[in-house]
Amino acid sequence: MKVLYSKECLLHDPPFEILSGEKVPYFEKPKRLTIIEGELKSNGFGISEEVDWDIDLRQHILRVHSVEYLDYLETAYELWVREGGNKIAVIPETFPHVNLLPAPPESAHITNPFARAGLFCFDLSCPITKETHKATLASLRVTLTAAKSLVVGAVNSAFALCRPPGHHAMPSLCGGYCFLNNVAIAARFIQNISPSAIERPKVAILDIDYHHGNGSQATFYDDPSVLYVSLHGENDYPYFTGSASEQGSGKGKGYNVNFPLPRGITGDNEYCDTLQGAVAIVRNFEPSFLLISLGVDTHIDDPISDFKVTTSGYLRIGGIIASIDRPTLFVMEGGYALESIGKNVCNVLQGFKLQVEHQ
Ligand code: OKP
Ligand code: ZN
Repeated sequence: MKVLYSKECLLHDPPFEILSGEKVPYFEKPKRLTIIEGELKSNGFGISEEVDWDIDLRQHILRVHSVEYLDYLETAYELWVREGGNKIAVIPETFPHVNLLPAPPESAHITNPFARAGLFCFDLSCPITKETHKATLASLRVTLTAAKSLVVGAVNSAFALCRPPGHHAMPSLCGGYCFLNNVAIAARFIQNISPSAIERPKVAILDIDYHHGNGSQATFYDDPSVLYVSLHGENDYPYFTGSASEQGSGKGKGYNVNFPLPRGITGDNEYCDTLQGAVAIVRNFEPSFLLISLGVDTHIDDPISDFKVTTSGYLRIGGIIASIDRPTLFVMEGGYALESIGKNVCNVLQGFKLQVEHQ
């Protein structure tokens, strides 16, 4: 298991977010990563900070995100401050709701930085600070470096220890602490750098974060070459996506699978039973590569989520994932219980390793 990490991921550090109408300290903190790093180190995992500077991020980002959105991420902070916005961060105040407009906005014509803050974002959890984009690019570079080592066959499994996370990020929207969709970009990256002998290798994304990965789902909704399977809290954030009836469209019909699970009562047994079913679907797809959106916000102590998975439950979860038996890239997503986040992530990877050695 190769673990990739970059200190630049710590640069994104907004002081607050608005949660349930309250101004609270930002949950998606840099400390999440340093705690996990420490726990992995004390459990014998080697951690590499050798990111691959040869990867041209822009080219790979643009396979998933629009050029207008990438331009927004690059310039938002500077233009916002220039127009008198608060120096701490860009935070939207108005959204172009579908019912507010006679027609969808032409993003290119909207130049007011305050308007753009709402145009390219769907909630209040993505403040853009001066350093946000630098950290976002580092997070993606960590992910793609790890993906590359899988594709070239240097390793059979890797973990991208990175933040900000990605699975909520849409082609032209940030939201849910996410700016660039690391896993989605990695899927396209893998398909494009794989040796041409295998035409467009099939990639499966298994999303075990507590929240539904609306951005990953949207990116591949009509694409049968990328299977998206998610287990998540039913009717919880991001609220408008994640039902079992969302199964893909056109050629992608059947290649999007959602498992919403009940809030408040889903513990180790219920979770692992459903995960076994999800894994059967992934195996049946026969992907060349497996990407795991690894969130540990399913933990019983998570402050913003509502499942009851225990720290030892993550050992089982890692073992079940290993039974898919494909080259596997874990990419860090959520998890906000700081006291247990290190052990929880470590247990997924150790449960995975133990099962791999066993089979
Ligand atoms: C990001 B990831 C709802 C709070 C919503 C944003 C949560 C983003 C989660 N109670 N705030 O999927 O862990
Ligand atoms: Zn989450």
